[in-house]
Amino acid sequence: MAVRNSMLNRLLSRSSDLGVARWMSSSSSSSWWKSVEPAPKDPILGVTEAFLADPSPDKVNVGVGAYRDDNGKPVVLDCVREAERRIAGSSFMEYLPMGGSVKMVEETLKLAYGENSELIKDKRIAAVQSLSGTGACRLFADFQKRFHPDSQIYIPVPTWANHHNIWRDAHVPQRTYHYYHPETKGLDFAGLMDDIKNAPNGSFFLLHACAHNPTGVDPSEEQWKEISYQFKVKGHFPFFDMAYQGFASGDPERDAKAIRIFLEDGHLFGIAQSYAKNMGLYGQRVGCLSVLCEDEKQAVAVKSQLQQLARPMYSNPPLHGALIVSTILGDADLKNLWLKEVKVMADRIIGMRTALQENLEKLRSPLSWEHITNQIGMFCYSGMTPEQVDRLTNEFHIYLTRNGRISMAGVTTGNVGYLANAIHEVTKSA
Ligand code: PLA
Repeated sequence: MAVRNSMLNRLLSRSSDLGVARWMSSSSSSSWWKSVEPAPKDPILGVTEAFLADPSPDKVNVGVGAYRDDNGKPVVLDCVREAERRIAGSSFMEYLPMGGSVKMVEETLKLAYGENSELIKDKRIAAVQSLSGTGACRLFADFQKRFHPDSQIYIPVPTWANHHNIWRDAHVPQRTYHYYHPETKGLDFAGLMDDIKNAPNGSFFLLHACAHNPTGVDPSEEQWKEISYQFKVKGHFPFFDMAYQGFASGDPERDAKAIRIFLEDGHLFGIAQSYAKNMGLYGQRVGCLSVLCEDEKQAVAVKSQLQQLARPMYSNPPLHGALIVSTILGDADLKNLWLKEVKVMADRIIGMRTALQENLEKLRSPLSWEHITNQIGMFCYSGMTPEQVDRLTNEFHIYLTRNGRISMAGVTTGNVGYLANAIHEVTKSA
C-alpha cells in the first residue's frame, strides 16, 4: 500500500511538473500582462508630453499649471534659494515621522486656519504632511472610505480632472453639483445652492477654496456665506482643496477667506494644502492634509488613523521639501520675502490676462473676452471647443487641455500676441 501510494505521489507530481512545463512553454514572460491595455493619456500631464515631443520653435505650452517668468522660464523663488542655502549644511537624512515634519505642518495650519487660531492652540486639528495636494486629497478620500464606507463625494462640474481619479481609486462613489454656467462664463450660484439643498443630509462635498481649477470662477464672499449657512442646515461635510492659496489675489491670507467663513460658522471640515504652486515646489511634493475635529482627543485618534493609512502606502513623506517650507515660514524675514514673491507671480498672471484680452480685442474678435479678466487664479477657462483647441495645437503648436483651459502662468509678453492671434484665427468664424 505504502509503495503504491509513493508511486501515485510521484506520478501526480510528474503530471503536475508536465502541466507546469506545458504552461510555461505556452507562455512567454510577457503573457503575465497580456490583458493589459495602454492607459489613456492623462488629460493634463499628457499635454506636457505632447509639447515636449514637438520640435517646432514656435511652440507654446499653456497646458499644465506651472508658473513661468516673463521669459517663459521656470522659477525658483528667492526665499526657496535662501532656505536651500541655510539647510545645505544639514546632514539629517533620517526618516520623518509617519505624519511628516511637525514644524512644517504647524506653519501650514497657520496659513489656512489663521496665524493665531485657537483651534491650533487647542490641538483640535488632526494634520499630517502629505505628498503635495494630490496626496492630501487621496489620503482624505481613503480616510472617508474607511470611516464612512457608504458615503459619496459631491464634486463640482467641472473640476480638476484628477479629482475623479482620486475618489474613484478610493472607491468612493461620485455625485456632481452645478458650478459653472457656460453662458455667463460665471458661477451657477442658483444651481449650486439647489444641489446643496437637494443632496442627502450629511453629504461630503469637495470645494475649491480659491482659484477654482479649471474655471477661474470663485464664489464671492457673500455667496460663500450663503453656502456655509446651507451646509450648516444640511449637516454636510466640506472638504476644501486649496492648491492655489495666494494665486487668486496675490495674498494667501485673503485667499483663505472661504475657509475662515466656514470656521466662523463652526463647521468641522478637511483641507488639502499644497506648496507646489505658491512656493514653486512642484517636484518636492510637499503639502498637508488636515481634519478639524471636535476636541483634542478626537484629533489624536484621527491623526493616528491618517498615519496608519500612510504607513503601507509610502511609510513617511519626503524630507527636503518640508525642510524648505519650515525654514521659510519659521523665519519672519523669509516669510515676508515669500509673501512678496507670491504677489509678484499672481500680479504677472493678472497682467497677462489684461494683455491677452486687449490683444484679442485689437484683432476685432467678434466674441466677448471679458471673462479672461473676470476669472482669477492660474487658469482662463476660455470657452473654446475641443475642436478649436485641436486646431490651436495642430496649426499653431499651442498646447492646452481640450476643455479650453489656458494656463495663464505660461503666457508671457513674448508669446501673448502669437497666442491671441491663433485664438482669433480658430474662433472668429464660430
Ligand atoms: N488640486 C487642484 C485643484 C489642482 O489643480 C492641482 C494641480 C492639485 C490639487 C495637485 O497639485 P499637487 O499635487 O502638485 O500639489 N493641478 C495642476 C497639475 C497644476 C496637475 O494636473 O497635476 C494642473 O495643471 O491642473
